[in-house]
Amino acid sequence: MARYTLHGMWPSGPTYKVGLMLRLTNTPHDYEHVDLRAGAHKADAFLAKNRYGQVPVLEDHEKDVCLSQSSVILDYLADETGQFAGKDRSERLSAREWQFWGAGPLAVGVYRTRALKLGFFKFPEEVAAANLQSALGALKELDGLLAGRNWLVGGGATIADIDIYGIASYCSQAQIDLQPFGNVRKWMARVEDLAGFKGPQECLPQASVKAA
Ligand SMILES: N[C@@H](CCC(=O)N[C@@H](CS)C(=O)NCC(=O)O)C(=O)O
Repeated sequence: MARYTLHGMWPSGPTYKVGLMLRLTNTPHDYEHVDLRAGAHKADAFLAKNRYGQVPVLEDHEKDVCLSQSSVILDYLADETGQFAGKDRSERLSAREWQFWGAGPLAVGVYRTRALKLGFFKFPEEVAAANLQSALGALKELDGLLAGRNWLVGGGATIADIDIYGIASYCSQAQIDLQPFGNVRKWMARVEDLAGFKGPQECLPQASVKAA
């Protein structure tokens, strides 16, 4: 058994963030597919791992740690792998600020608009419009804050970039045009150039897989 097990579902954006972090840090892990359609995430065995009944969940068998919430999992893996952690406490806290920011209008807007376009959810028209406005407003803010910067925090990639990329990368499935957001597009290309990078469609297996 590998040290880590990631429990998730391949179309899940939050699971993708963790899958991407594991790949970029070249961290061996087992992958457990959670069948959300069959309600596996609300079964007692899964609720014992995550009280919220959601994916992703990361288990660290070596340290007997079991975590939910994608941003917290990235934070944990930054410490355990020593990668994408920021160079000091101040950078780490800035990365955490970005992660909390990402969980707001960006995630709500992009993930919900994507869910609507892919037919996962239905929303009343005015709610769909508000979701799209959330996404566009957050992308505009992100674009402005990226002006003159290569990375969100400091001089290199951190968990902030992985986290926010794991949301922004679903804009294409959400049919949100990134053309007006040139700084966002250039920053996304930088993330895509990182060694080991895989996009949302190719990162996560569609079934459970043991580490090689
Ligand atoms: N804030 C959580 C969100 C996780 C989340 O929304 N997971 C979805 C799949 S993308 C889920 O498990 N949904 C099932 C449910 O909420 O019942 C994170 O970042 O990990």
